Amino acid sequence: MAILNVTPDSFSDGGRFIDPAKAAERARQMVAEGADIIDVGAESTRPNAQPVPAEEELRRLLPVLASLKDIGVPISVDTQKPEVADDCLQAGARIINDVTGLRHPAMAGVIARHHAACVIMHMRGTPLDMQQQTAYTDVVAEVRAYLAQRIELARAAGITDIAIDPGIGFAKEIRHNFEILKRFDEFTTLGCPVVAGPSRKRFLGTLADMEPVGNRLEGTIAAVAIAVLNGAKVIRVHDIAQTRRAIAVAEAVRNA
Ligand code: HH2
Repeated sequence: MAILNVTPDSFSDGGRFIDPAKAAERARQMVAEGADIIDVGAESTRPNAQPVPAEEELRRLLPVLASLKDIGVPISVDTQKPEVADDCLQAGARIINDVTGLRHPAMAGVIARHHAACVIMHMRGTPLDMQQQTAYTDVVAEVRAYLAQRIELARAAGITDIAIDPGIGFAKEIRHNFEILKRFDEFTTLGCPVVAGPSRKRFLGTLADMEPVGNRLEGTIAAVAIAVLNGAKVIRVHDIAQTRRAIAVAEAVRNA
């Protein structure tokens, strides 16, 4: 799952693809490098990111979706707003990637009505306050229980194509992210494909020489390999060709 942020403020690629033509070109390049899904986002969710109104999100997303109609892989939209999801699914998107895990009461119904797929991610609070909500007794068990309950909600609304994501970097202490990677297989027993999104994230920056964000490719790849070995089925990243090669090795080991 290739990340395409059409935002001015995303933590690693903000401002690079805000022009729809540049965004479409980047999407095509990522497909050529082996991306199976393009995940387009128009609202940054990095810690302390400011919320974006629905009209502005749509103003950023719809021209990109229009120019990706023939791209040949499913388009996912990273949004937590049902009105944005509705218009984007109408415009050809097939997946809604909701970092709030279908928190808005209308979201599941919109996805079901379009017969679309969803990614349910775990977080607490909002990007403005999530890093003050990081107390867990057992992070993996608590995130897993939350995801189990959200899968039930999605199914009850009529969504059949569901993936789950423990939300690396969202309302987590640094050490929680490492524990999630180590125990990633525990999420796979929920019966849905599990997504891992470690790409270039801050938890890597605490280790050897991985500050600034441009120094995190190798660390991302190590995290991806561990996630795949531990059962991750979808990997959300910025760097496609390099990640593809790493996934191939991790999959070969997993299947050996
Ligand atoms: N991470 C980010 C955004 N959306 N969705 C899922 N399912 N899983 C993730 O881990 C995830 C996500 C944050 O990363 P990014 O899109 O690179 O940055 P920003 O939120 O600043 O645009």
